[in-house]
Amino acid sequence: QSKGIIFDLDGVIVDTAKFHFLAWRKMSNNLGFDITQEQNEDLKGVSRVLSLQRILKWGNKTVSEEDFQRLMTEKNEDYLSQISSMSENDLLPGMGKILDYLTQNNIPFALGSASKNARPILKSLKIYDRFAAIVDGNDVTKAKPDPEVFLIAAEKLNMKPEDCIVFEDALAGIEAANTARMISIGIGDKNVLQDADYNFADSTEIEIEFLEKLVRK
Ligand code: B16
Ligand code: MG
Repeated sequence: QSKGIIFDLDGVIVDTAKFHFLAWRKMSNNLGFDITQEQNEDLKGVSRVLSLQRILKWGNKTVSEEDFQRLMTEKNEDYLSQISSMSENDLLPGMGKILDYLTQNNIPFALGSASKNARPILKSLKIYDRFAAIVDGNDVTKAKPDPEVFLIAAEKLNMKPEDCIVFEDALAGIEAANTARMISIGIGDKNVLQDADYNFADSTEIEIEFLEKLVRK
């Protein structure tokens, strides 16, 4: 018997976080203001709608509902064109090894992502079929830091929340995992992700021995 793993997508499995930032930044510049890397930390793991609301607030802009929808569509088209050439080579360093270990040892894993683009991205990375469950932005009503996305993933894995281990690169995601009473692993800046149970700068730092111990029930 093993525990189950839930992976965030953007910033954990694949480095799409930088493309989200570039697309939002371009949109902001078109509206006459700029956003910083630091502000971008508050967009990670956050849904598309909530991200745009935050950005407009930072830029002191109010837009009509129609323009709001148009800005979201344009940002997404821009983002999709940037990631269109993605392939299995774009798995973040260290991830391939971790996924291989889990697959070979029949340790179930799920996706718990805020992104509505998650399924096509997993398909272009050629890892879609290896997930026991996929929960993404199309399946939830409440965005991280609400634990909904991870709780649904646990249910689909047939695991109790406390038997789930969450890999996250966003503060909102670590908070969601902690609220769900799951084990949280922060991938990225330790100062940002200080509430995680374990911290790694990137996934190459995660030893298989560490995972072996952690997944054991
Ligand atoms: P989309 P994750 C999140 O994915 C991203 O971190 C966040 O920056 C993005 O706004 C959100 O997905 C929505 O993505 O526009 O593709 O629906 O990190 O939870 O996998
Ligand atoms: Mg993320």
